[in-house]
Amino acid sequence: MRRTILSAATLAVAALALTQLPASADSIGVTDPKDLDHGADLRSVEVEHKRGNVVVTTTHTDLRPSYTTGSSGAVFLDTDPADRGPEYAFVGGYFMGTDYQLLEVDGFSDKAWGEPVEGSYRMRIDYDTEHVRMRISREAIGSPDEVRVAVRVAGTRPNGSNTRRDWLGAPRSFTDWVAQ
Ligand SMILES: [Ca+2]
Ligand SMILES: [Ca+2]
Repeated sequence: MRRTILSAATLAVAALALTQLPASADSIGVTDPKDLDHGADLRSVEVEHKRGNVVVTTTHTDLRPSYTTGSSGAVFLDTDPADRGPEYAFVGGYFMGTDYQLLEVDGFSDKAWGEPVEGSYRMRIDYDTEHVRMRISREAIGSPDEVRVAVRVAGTRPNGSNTRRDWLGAPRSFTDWVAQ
């Protein structure tokens, strides 16, 4: 009887240890300081490279439905290490009634934004948890072996007079690669 109890306890400890392991190779989390006073300050980014999808979840401070935030974001996806810079950008508005799109890009310049990608992708905003979750079918972005992201959030006042940007870390810097 006593042995059985010990065995169960050992199992429980083993299960606990498993859940406390650091993030596995197929996901990564990066934090960013509170440094944007207008719009939805970017605070952290999580990239999960799953079997069928790449899921990017950003966490914000002051993520609100009101258009007065003027908040928007762009997640640049680097899927090809041999070609400098990002190959795709997931761009979207972060306030109520805005839309989103996954575009082919060649580098970071807004002028290099190309055609919308045909394929499955979706963005969802949760104002209660201040999360923006982007799910992108791996197939839609060429089924890459690994992916990394650069994230830029912007807040613009309604009259357009003052746009402020908040990058994840240094401007145009990528996270580490995340393998599938
Ligand atoms: Ca920030
Ligand atoms: Ca690239």
